[in-house]
Amino acid sequence: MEDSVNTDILVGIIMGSDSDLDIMSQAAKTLDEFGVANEVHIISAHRTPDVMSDYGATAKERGLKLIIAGAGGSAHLPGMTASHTPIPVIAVPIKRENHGHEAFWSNIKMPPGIALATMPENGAKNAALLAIEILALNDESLAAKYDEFRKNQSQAVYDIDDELQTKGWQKYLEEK
Ligand code: RP5
Repeated sequence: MEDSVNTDILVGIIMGSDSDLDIMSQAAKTLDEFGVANEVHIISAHRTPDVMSDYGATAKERGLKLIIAGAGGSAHLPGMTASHTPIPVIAVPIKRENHGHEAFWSNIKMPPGIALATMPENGAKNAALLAIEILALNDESLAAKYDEFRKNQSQAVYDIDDELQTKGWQKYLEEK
């Protein structure tokens, strides 16, 4: 899928800590697979608040079209970044085994006035897919790649169901 790569950075991926990188790297990986140039930064709403506000305030003039922001705990980074920028921000609430759902609730509870598109917990891949859908509205080549991705994804399910119908569920499960 990487034949026509746009080298201008279109999507900023930011996260509160390098401990979020295992999850947030899934967004970068997905964007890379579609040839969407992106940058990855650690920016903490609490420990580097000035960097966060500057990143949001300069994002549009630097050419970014979207920001994907992931954070755990009180997870202020996505909403506060959104408050500093006019471009869309997609939130990824980070959820660990020792966490409750606090990051999700923090992100989903944005009051009216500042839009924040909140993904499922740890939904970094879907954040990238949403970014691709938005960018594809004005990029036919990217739209074609996305159509192909969706068709391949559907085909994988058709193939699995064919196998299930052929074998029956008992044999399918035994061999899985
Ligand atoms: C949040 O607190 C980060 O986004 C991370 O999910 C969590 C833990 O941060 P570290 O203690 O690993 O820096 O700010």
